[in-house]
Amino acid sequence: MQGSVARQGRLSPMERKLRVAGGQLGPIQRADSREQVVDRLLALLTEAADLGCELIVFPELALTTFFPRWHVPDLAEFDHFYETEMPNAVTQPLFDEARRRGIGFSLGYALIERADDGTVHRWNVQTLVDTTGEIVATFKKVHIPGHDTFDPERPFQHAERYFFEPSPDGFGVWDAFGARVGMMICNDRRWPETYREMGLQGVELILCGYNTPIHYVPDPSQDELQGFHNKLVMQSGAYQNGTFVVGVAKGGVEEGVASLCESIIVAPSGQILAEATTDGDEVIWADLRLDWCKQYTGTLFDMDYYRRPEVYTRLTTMRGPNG
Ligand code: ING
Repeated sequence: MQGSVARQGRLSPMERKLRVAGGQLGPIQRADSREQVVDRLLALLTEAADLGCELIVFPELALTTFFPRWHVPDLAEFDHFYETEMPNAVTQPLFDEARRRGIGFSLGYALIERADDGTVHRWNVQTLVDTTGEIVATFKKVHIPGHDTFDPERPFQHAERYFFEPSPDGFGVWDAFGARVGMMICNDRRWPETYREMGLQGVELILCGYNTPIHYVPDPSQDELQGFHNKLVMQSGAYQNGTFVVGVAKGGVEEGVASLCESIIVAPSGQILAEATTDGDEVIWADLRLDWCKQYTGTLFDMDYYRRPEVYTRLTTMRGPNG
């Protein structure tokens, strides 16, 4: 779906502009190889580069099926779903083509780290790569949803708390692509703290990948609201922090589980600049006039002038209403 500049006003030659793409993925089935998936990612990257994009955002866990929909007694049985390093032999072609075409990307995947002392860490991560193919940063998912033990009542599991540790690092913002760029993964997008932590670092563009099953077992009344909630959180997070947000799905029916697509690119005004229209592999894109952010962070949401941290004490001293 074509991006739109009209609502941003005409770009003056002096303004910072960034043409960004979202590389939405349809389902990745358990039998699909990483090589097959990388071929799909390369096709999306090529299409985005041909459109003149400098950056393409790929989804969460973009190299494998969403394996936390199953629970296995021995964690190690699923170690093959994790990458041990990035880049690696399977993903190197993506880094090479990115460098050749001069387009950066962010990629979500599962990462396993074996420390020298024998401890093992399993993270849900997203890596940002610049237009020269160099890694800018790797972000670890902060808010881990779902559950950690097998739940026999569920038609499918959402055992992310079994398979992934929560990040100890929080949210970062990096200078890349001529902008202040931050990252979040899936459930992170539902928590206002996510956006504010980056807003207080001057973020102008937040990159997000997600895998969101339509059916929410704890409250099925939310199923029909998944698309509304997806847009609600990213549009409000963008507006309340004066930042662009790119939210990109891996969706469609994956191993029998229907998952949300509806990837979007959101402006600091909260307006949607581009939106996916399929449940499959699809490139969406938009021209981001980065100084649009200042029209919000320099006025209505001038945080240095209006925020009252001295009375927000509960935000960092309490986990929930029960302390
Ligand atoms: N997935 C979900 C998300 O936050 C979820 C968790 C599933 C929430 C279904 C609501 C409904 O979008 C991930 N991977 O965080």
